[in-house]
Amino acid sequence: MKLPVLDNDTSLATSEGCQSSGCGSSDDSLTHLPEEIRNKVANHPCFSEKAHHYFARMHVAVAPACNIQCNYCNRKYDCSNESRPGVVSEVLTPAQAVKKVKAVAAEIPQMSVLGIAGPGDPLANPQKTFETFRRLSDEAPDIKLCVSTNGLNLPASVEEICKHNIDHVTITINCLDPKIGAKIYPWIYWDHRRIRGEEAAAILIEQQQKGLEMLVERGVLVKVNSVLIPGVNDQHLKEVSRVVKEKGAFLHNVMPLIAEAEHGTYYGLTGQREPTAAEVEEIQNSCSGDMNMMRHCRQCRADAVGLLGEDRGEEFTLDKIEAMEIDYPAAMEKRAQVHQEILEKLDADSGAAVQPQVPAASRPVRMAVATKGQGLINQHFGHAREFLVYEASPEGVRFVNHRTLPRPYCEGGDTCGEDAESLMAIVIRELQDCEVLLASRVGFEPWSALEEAGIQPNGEHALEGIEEAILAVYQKMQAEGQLQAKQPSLQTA
Ligand code: CLF
Ligand code: SF4
Repeated sequence: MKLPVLDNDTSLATSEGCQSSGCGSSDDSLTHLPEEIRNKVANHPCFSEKAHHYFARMHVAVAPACNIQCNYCNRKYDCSNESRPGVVSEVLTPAQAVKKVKAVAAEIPQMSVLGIAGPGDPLANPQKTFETFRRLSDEAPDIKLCVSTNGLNLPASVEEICKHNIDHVTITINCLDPKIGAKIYPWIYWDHRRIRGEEAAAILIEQQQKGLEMLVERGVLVKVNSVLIPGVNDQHLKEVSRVVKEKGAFLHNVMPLIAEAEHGTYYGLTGQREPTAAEVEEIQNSCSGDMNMMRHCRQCRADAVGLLGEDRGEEFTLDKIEAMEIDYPAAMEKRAQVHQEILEKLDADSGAAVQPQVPAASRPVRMAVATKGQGLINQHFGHAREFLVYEASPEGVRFVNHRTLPRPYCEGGDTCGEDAESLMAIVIRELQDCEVLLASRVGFEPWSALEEAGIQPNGEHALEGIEEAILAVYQKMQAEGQLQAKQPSLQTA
């Protein structure tokens, strides 16, 4: 669908997707929080790393217009503040969006959160965004509501946000300094005119900070997304983290810039480089002293459906949902039961010991995991589209990040085995800092290739909990004398 484009000084810009948002956290850092806040994040897959193994989110693409231009965005696609650039979502009316949400809620009872994250900026489309939220809070009150914005219209929207019980807001804040901002945002549309350069960046920054303060004052949980742009804001993000934490943001999500030339963005076309995985991790680590960091963001599309990392949107196209009969009261009952079971499991697991019995000087070890969710090692190596990477150390097991493949090693049928060598090379490059790969099964050929690359495949822990399995492997390595020498755990990807 072609949408109007913000190309003159008299109208709002529109896009088919926003590229400035994304979110998540390490749950170990949540235990100190008041119960009320813990309850708010316990079933939010982005605000809680643990929850993302069980609870799903969905987005509805009701907001095509945007009021700023980011250099990492091409308006033909979804807003890169929340989505992977290069993705186009089908724009829905509020009525279509509500029908879709109810259909997904009935079919995927573990879906707990509905977010509006594009394809443009939700708050640059206030009527469509708030009409969708209003109808959902009436018709599907068991679903958590979430919105992601570039922040320009945030102060003016805070009252409306609170009116609709939107508990979670994401603001993309890439900088606090207008000089840096002018390198990221060529213009904004503000007060009926287009403003450029540092003046534009200064207004945007002021609105973002004011919006953050207003939301925190009203008890709304705020996550801040920042796009890491090497040479532009990389050295500045620690300061961003410090300031937004000071103002009460709950979580900071540093996401890598995606700037491929074929997406047609300014950065893509001018050769701005993307950060490496190691650079993203380094910045996340340097910010984490100041606040909770999200490390499990998947830069979802503006119409994403399912667990983070999976996209079940094809099951819920407009023609399919039109044909569905939805008994929402029955769906709500089922959902309440499923959510309760998951929360009880999470609660029980939070008491489980994760401290390995190894000497304090043991070196850390990174392990990759193939999982389809539920916190289990339950995916065949060949079917994995991504691997979760964890680090075991004498302090315990911590989630590091995820590594994505262009496609699974084996999709079955005729394509299985196609490009096997080049895919294996990608797997080995992506997992070069890992010493072990845990999957429910690993085929003979990939097994040999992984072993040869120094990554030990392991299928002995199929259907076990991820952290327990990692702990068991780590302790076995210790028993076999493999953990003595300290060595650097992270290499440049
Ligand atoms: Fe969507 Fe964002 Fe709400 Fe999550 S996504 S609006 S907070 S429900 Fe989550 Fe997706 Fe990352 Fe966003 S993984 S891009 S952080
Ligand atoms: Fe694109 Fe930025 Fe607008 Fe999102 S906020 S749609 S990334 S210009």
